Amino acid sequence: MALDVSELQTIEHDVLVIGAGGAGLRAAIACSGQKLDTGVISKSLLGKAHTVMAEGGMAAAMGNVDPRDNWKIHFRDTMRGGKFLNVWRMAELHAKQAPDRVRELEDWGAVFDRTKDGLISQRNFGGHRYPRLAHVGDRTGLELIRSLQDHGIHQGIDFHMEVTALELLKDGDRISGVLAYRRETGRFVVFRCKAVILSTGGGGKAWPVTSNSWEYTGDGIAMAYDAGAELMDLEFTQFHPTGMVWPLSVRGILVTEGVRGDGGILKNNQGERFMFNYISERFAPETAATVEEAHRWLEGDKNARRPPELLTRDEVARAITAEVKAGRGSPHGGVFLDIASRRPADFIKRKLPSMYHQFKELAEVDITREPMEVGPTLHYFMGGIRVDADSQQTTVPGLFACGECAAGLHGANRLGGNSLSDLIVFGKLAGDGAKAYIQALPTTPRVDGDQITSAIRRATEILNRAEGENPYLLHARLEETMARGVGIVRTKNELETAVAELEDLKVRARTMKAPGASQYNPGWHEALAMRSLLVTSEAVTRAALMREESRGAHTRLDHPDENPEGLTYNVIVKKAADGRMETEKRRRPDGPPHLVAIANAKIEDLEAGKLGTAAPST
Ligand code: MEZ
Repeated sequence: MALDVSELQTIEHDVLVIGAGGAGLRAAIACSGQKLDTGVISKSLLGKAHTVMAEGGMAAAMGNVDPRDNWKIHFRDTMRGGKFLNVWRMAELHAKQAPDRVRELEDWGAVFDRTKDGLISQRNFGGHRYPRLAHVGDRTGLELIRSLQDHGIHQGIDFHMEVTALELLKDGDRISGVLAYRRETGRFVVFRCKAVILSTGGGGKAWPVTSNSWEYTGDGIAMAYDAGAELMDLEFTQFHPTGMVWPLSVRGILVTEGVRGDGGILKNNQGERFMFNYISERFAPETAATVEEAHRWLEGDKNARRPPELLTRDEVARAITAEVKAGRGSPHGGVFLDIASRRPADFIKRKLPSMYHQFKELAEVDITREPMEVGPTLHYFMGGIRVDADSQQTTVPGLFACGECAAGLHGANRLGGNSLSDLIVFGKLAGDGAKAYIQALPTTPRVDGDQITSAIRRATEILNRAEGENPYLLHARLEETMARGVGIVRTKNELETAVAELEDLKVRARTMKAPGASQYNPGWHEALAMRSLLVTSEAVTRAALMREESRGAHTRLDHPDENPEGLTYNVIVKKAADGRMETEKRRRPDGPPHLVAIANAKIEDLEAGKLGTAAPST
């Protein structure tokens, strides 16, 4: 029977934002604040986003706790943490604009912890030279979402909850809308718009142990890829060093880096503070060499260097993995994280209230008295959709991306706390970029009925075939493949096996079957999400195979060192004309000399303003 697309519900906006985490909300506020009719669709209920998993804070060089901090030192830390693969301009924009974005949040009602002088308080985090993370206890992401939601709703943004985007619609090369469906009723909805902003996060649900919740299936990355956009840096997947390992039902849930930032230490089953054995050459000059020095740092001695627990996440996650592999792990396959012996109970309850409750309720552990058991958990994609640094436009006209689904800011490894500041800096820039694009559009793009019909057929054939593959079983198989072949450490053989398994899963996924009708059908939702998970996982795996070196979060046991050639390219993934996935090493532009000088400068010179004034100017 022919489909009559004119019967479908059609909703018009100037801009449609897909995803209601911090980046999407900030982008929507930028659009509606500039008089664009703005809609936001969210797969889940408003307020439920991976943003809330950034618990410990947002990084911004405000210098409230240590006045030596400035944007140049934040920029330098970000580049060093990203192993210099970051997009220079994005790291510059981020470091310069983050403080204003944080202050603006405060104006919109965010209630930050304060210093004794009444300023926004800032805490230490891995890879950040100074206390830099503006925070609200260990619930910073939640407060960010709450403040943005409140502001956005009052600004008149239209929210469409429990609506999942399926495909991007195009008029020629340009974006013209989105086909989506309502999860509750299964009904399709056509959104007509002049620009789309993707802010859909990463695809952590391809791994069995992850801090990501069910929504994070790489939808935006897969939709952009299908629409012809280029992807970049997907080989860099971040394993946060500290997730819960026990009980099994909550394995992977995040244990904020704020625990280590506030003094927590890591120990193996011999009681040894093992991180001192894993200080790499790059970070040795700024890391405490002895327990005594680390102790002096905790006591506030400004001449003492930072403890090795505050090395970057890639380094700490690898160290924990090595300890467990060497048989020095905790009973449930992690290591011990101890704050109880370092800080008084009232401090822990005040600064880390969620951690206190999380362990008390889920693991029956009182963290003010006992150590926690923790281990790495897949937390974040550094790579994603390739965007222009200033406008956040992808390689498809009218398609913008910001936040975790966009690539560039973090290079090979993200510093903790740089994600919340990423969301608010680049969310705003994406909104501004969409406004400029729409202003220059000669005509309103048209939506194409045939494209909608074939997208609906692709979605409904999962319901309509008599029998086929079970999407839940395919998802479980995908998780096994990614855990075995594309984990913290990788080899050519394992990656090749993973590619072969993914090819097999792709074939099987073509005949997925979800029994029942389209209303309230979780099996159907799962099958639709599997399509995105497979595209994203394949892109990660193929990119990881192509990068034959170890850099940041990408560790190849068969290529254990950084290779200078690795700095000269990014791995780009795109869809070839015949539908195959294509990977390419694309030459990176050289860094602008003024930024290269800052990234390589001595800290003392930056503190003393020797490389020019540290005042930000865009
Ligand atoms: O940026 C993050 O991922 C973050 C702040 C996480 C955390 O440990 O709290």
